Amino acid sequence: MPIGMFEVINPSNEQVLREVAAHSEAETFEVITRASDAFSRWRKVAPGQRANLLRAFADNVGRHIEELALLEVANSGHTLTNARWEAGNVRDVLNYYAGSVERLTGKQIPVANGIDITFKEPIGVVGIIVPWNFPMPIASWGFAPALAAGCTVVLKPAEATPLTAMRIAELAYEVGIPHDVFQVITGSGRVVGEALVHDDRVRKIVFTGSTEVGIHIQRAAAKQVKRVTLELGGKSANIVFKDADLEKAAASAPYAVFDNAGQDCCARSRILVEKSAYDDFLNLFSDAVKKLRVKDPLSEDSEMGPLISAFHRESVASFVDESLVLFKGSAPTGKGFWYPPTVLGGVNPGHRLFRDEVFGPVVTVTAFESESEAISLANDSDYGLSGSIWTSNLGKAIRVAQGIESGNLSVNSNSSVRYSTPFGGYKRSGLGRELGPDATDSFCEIKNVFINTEI
Ligand code: TAP
Repeated sequence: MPIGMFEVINPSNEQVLREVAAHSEAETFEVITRASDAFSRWRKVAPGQRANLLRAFADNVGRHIEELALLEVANSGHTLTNARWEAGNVRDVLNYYAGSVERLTGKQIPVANGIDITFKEPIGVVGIIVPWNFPMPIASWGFAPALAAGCTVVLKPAEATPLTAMRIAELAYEVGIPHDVFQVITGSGRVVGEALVHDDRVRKIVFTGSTEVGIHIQRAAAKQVKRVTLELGGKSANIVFKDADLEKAAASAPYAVFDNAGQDCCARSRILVEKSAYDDFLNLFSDAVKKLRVKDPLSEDSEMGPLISAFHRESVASFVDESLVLFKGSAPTGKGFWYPPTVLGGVNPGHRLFRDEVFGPVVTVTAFESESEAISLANDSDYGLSGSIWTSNLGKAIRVAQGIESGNLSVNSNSSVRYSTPFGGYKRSGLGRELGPDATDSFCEIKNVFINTEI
């Protein structure tokens, strides 16, 4: 029996959408038992058949993009445009990893007195713990390659945003993915999440969320030498050199940090601008921020919705020192957890605004004098997830990209995520990589077998 129910709230208007079960430790144990039992069957499903099941799952998600998007708008306050992209990303990620099932090849390695071959074997039950900021894509970056590798999955969505994960599981069952192969269990991190982390039968945890909880999970997992992939916080830099196309850099900078109301681990929340271009950039950036359409996320033209909760809005507001505010954008008043895009200047690198992840629509703008100062300011962070470099000098772009300690950089662009390229962080931004051609490998053990041919 669930230990209770929790309310799922629409952050745009504070209305209760639905009540969802808060599952217990004992129920989590049962779910893991079913996943363990199913593992021996799922890993033996012929590769072509497993691939076809994942393709059918992808197609079914594709047929429900609008439904999933509307669910996410209601549950997470994401704009309709973003939510459609997110549901489409789940479809694409499933399709991409469906293609890896029949390519999970080992090696034949030359050795003396025999032959040596390696096998890639699925590691077992995988627990995927998802945050509230991108419920659909982040879940699929774990479950698609895990299922492709032959692992079974127990997925725990965040308490605040469980609805799309629950619906996606139904879409999987409709096309024949067995229930016990892919289970979604709702409940809190302290109960369901902890139970997944501490159960020996769960052989890997894929966690996305705060660095604090990530460290806690890594420590607990170490006791069982359980595998972990961690996608944690970020405090990424958007570096604008004076030789950049300033208009393009400034016009796109709001989307690099205010997309998803800044609740994005890749948010470029520190803009670093070469001193001689600082004033021009700021004027252009100010115009762009004021034009940002912060409104009902259900509107087709909305560009930014609310924050996830009242509690989170308080946390975001606690960072903002009004004396440092350069300018703000607009936000609706009344019901909903709205917060305006906020731009601050004169922020010292020692200030928590420069160092800590705000996870809201708040950005600092800082001037730098030289290429080396830009690199050292960008690296002056415990995090290293993403970042942008705006310049028309290709050599400089490459030098700076090589100098920055970060897993995902873009030049003259702010995009961080493509399902076909690896994603993950340096330093306290995480451990391991998701997405890209090798993600399925991280759900496999390598087994080496030597066969003596001299006997
Ligand atoms: P977390 O507390 O880290 O939650 C992320 C997920 O972990 C949720 O599903 C949560 O469950 C679960 N969880 C919490 N405690 C756990 C535990 N002891 N064992 C196992 N699982 C546990 O993040 P949050 O509260 O959502 O956000 C707090 C801050 O984290 C944000 O302000 C932001 O800085 C950062 N954050 C970063 C990211 C990314 S993508 N890097 C994403 C979200 C948040 P419940 O929430 O259901 O209890």
